[in-house]
Amino acid sequence: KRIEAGGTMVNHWDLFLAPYKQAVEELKVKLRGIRAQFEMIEAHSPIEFVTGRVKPIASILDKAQKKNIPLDRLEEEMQDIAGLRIMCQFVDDIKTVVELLRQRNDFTIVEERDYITQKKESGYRSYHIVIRYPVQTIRGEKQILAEIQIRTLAMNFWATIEHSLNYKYSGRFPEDIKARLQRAAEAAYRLDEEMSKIRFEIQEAQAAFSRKQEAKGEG
Ligand code: 0O2
Repeated sequence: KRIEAGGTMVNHWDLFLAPYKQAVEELKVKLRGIRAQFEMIEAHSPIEFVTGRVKPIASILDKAQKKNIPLDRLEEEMQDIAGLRIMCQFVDDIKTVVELLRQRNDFTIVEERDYITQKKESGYRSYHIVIRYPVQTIRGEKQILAEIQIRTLAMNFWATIEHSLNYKYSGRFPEDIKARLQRAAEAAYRLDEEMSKIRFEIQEAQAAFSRKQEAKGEG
């Protein structure tokens, strides 16, 4: 549907999603800035990398139908139209990132969901923070909701694979696939545990490697 905005006909979805797109772009820069600051002082960064996306229209419509959200209530009730993902090397880094996000004053935290101490039935683990983020527009400030998912590389690997299988099977996994995904979730959990135990050694090796690269002028 096209609607009138400032004398021009604009696609309704383009207009609705514009502040979400802006928020995702801004938040990617801001969150990547955290990593850059740790690198600057040559300290271990609790953030490995950051991704962001605006939920595709088809997924918004799907989720609205599944969760019975009327389309005129999307702004208030769909928390992940703007989505950011922060990947960490170690489980302990997640706590550090959460603390850093709690201290910021460029957004407010609306809700936190800890699927790490309390994993989902599927085996999914991740820490979710829902924020209210002010976007500056030519018509003044617009507050939008965004979801930040914080997870380790192992949690991300599992979630990415499970998500694509979920899409393939529309959530109705054959029993053998379901069992394998459960075992894979346990393996990812054990991998995180093992990495945490040798964290100190890994970090020392990484620091030595970047010192060497720097000396070679490749840093
Ligand atoms: P997409 O495609 O990732 O954008 P609900 O959707 O009811 O489970 P709710 O209330 O929306 O939950 O919030 P929740 O559970 O905090 O966050 C939902 C998002 O978390 C999902 O978004 C996924 O990104 C991720 N997620 C939650 N559970 C799982 C899971 O079992 N497996 C995987 N791979 N990801 C999960 P969407 O909307 O599903 O879509």
